[in-house]
Amino acid sequence: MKGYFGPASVCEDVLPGWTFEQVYVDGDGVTPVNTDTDVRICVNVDNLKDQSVKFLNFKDVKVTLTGCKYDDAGNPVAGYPIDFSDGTTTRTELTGANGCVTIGPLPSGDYTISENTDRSKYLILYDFRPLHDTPCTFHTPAESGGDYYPDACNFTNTRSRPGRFTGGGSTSSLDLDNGRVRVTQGMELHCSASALPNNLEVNWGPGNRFHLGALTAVGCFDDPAIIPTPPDANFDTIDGIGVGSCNGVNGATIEFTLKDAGEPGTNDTASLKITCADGSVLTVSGTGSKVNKGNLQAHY
Ligand SMILES: [Ca+2]
Ligand SMILES: [Ca+2]
Repeated sequence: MKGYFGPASVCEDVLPGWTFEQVYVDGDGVTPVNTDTDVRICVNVDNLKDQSVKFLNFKDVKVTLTGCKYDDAGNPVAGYPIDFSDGTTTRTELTGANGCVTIGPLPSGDYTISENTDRSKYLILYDFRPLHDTPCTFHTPAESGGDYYPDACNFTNTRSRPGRFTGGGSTSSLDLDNGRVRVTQGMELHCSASALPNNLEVNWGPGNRFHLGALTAVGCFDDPAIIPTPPDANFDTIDGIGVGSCNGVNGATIEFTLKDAGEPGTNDTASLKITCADGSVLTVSGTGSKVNKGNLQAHY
């Protein structure tokens, strides 16, 4: 349109099969002024001089994305959650028997493929560390009519190591938070929920007792920041979740992270969160999780 007739909005409707890429005013890329950019793209011009508005769209671009998960031995991991994001919405899909999951065809766009890290939702995440492997990003090339199959995004993490944790040592219990919380004699937790026995009893005042029924998910890993002396095992950290009872009433849950920093146990830590069926919660974290008496020990 030619003519100096004052400020105006210039819009295009996005047609089926086309995706919007960029709008230019006088050759400069600008941000659309409207928000419903999946149906139309609008910019404002002042029209006090000759101005040009150009819309760049791609037609019939198809993108197929793949994310894969492997353990540290290179074996594929099935049932692992992979997140595919277009910057606005994230779609989580589980890997298949070959360790991979593929989605598409998708329209052109900017995509990120990453590991899901929601351990409250995916118990399998307890088996692997460290999470947050580097995500992959993919941007559709600037041309129409292409089918794009970017390389699979691979995530490889260490699988939980076999072994167990014990507590107590030469003393009869572990004291945490200056004795407010006591883990009584006989603590033994395996690095696999199916490896037995798993015993944990936690006492706190006045007269409260948590008894572990079973582990739901658990994993044992090396924390590079901890260098125990002597190095008893090829891991120093166990974390997991389990179910049990508070004062004999079932329906309690526990989350824990225990760290063995060698001997004596004064640098060991035991973070706990116990939620009883009546809603009461015991939390031991931060400086309170330092072992005041006793010794956590990793064994393999
Ligand atoms: Ca370590
Ligand atoms: Ca220790």
